[in-house]
Amino acid sequence: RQAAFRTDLSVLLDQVGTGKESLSFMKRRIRRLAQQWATAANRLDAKLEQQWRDQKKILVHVGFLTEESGDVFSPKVLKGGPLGEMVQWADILTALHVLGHNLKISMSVKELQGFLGVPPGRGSCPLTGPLPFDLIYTDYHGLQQMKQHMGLSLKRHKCHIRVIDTFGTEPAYNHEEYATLHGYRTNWGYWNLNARQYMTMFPHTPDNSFMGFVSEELNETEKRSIQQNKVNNMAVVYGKEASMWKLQGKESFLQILHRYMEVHGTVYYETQRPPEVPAFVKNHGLLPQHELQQLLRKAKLFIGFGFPYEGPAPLEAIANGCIFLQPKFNPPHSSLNHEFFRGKPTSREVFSQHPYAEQYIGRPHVMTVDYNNSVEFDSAIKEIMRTKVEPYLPYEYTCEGMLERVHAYIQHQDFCAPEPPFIPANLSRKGSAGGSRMMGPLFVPLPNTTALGWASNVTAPSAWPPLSSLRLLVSQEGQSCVDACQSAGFICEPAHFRFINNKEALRRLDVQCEVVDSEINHILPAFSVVRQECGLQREPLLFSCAGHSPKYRRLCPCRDFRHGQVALCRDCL
Ligand code: U2F
Repeated sequence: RQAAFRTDLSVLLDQVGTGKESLSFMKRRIRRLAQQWATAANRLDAKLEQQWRDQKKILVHVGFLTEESGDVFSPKVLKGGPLGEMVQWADILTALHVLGHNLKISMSVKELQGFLGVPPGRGSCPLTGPLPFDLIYTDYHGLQQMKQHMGLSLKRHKCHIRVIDTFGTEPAYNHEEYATLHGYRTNWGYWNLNARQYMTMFPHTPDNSFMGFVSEELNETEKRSIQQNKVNNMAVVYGKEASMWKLQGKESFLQILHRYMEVHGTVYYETQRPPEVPAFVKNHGLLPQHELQQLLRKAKLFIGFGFPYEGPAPLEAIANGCIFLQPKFNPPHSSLNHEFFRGKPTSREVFSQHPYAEQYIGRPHVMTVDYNNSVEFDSAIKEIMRTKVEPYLPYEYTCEGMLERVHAYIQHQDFCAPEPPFIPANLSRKGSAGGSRMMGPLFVPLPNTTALGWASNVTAPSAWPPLSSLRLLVSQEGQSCVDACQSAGFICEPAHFRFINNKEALRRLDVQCEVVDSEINHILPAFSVVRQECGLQREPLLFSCAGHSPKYRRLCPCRDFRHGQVALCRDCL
């Protein structure tokens, strides 16, 4: 069946259920953004020009909100606890509903069992028939619950699962045996999924899919009125829980800030001002989302003190015309050195409180400075007070952008179909090997790297992203493909690894190989210049954009991307 866009959200609101603060928060959000979603649906509908969209049967099982997982989030909704996840789930549900899919929502193990048709209790293989869904969106808690209740049948059906995973999971942590043998031990990994089945809150790592969420959008009139009513010396501090205010040395930044600006906070409190919040701060208490937006419309500066990491609030602030000021982390924070990231299945290094804001938005909307340097901090504040900025929201965080992306994933990502073997078209043709001579029309000259448009010589009609988006290049020693592709203006595309994991690619790049081995290691395909050793990947689950190793240069499958929609290549829609 063809899916039809929906603009009425009442059915969805009924499905979400009642009885918990988390659900009320999500429903308030869905209602508040309803008009925005409807407009976006109409726009995307027009843009897709009658393109056929399959209506999918989708189950959304929100594991972290189930009683069975302990649900520590719901009781904290009104007390300054994390809301980012609730924001994202509300938006995922809305996007799936608006796209017109056949949606079931489960927030308890009992509902899960009911929808899946598995008998109550735990069994080794309780689901004998086909899975009654095309897709299941869940999280790590939900995955665990599905394992307990579906037993071995989970294995058969796991290609249908998508795991909403805020900070992401790198391939080395996902592969059970490899992680166990090579020290990538965590509380979460080991599921042996295709890494693109993990969907993140920001485009943290291209190994995973970027799901995202949305932020409030403004029309031109609202933008103008915001700019007219900005209070140049008004700052709002990022941090709704008192503990976020007692990070080291912060008092002194606040003092400096207070010299120039009126400082506002939205810190949760019960009866008295929390001792961590200095007396000169005008604390509004935790605000409902729409009231926070109003406050951000007036403020000039939204300032972070290092925690929370990578949440939605800075995007909302920038969308409401604030400048976001945040600390640089040197050394970077990661699961190797910071408590918050410890045990998370990634070794990604976080160079500032909000790397997305720094890398994808940047100046003038975002300033990332060294907070230990009070001169730098001081001059940043002065610059902010002088600078005029317009409200800004990257397309990928608008409702249309999210709908477009989720639509593309649903229609094109298929982890169930066996990957057809890939044969470079002219592999066997005489005289086809030989470096630059073979570079086709899509050759992209890049400084310090070798690049090659591959697409003219190979065929893989069903590949998504399409092969036309592939750019092959070689990383520096010690550099990951994430960085190599990025420094050339592209993005690493793990789906393309299978096209470049072959001798032909090495030959075309003129790589000198004494030996070509095929091994199980997440930095492969790669080669050592000194030893003239080349390695190809034997385990497709370990294709990793993130991997790097000091003595190895990697073969990197990069691709182009749409401006403001990094998840999609130019020809991806
Ligand atoms: C992130 O979680 P947080 O909930 O701490 O993220 P924030 O950026 O603070 O904001 C989440 C939402 O809270 C709302 C605001 C944001 O949409 O509009 N809000 C509000 O309603 N009232 C207020 O007074 C202040 C904010 C991240 F999302 C999680 O994944 C992480 O676990 C967490 C820790 O890093 O950070």
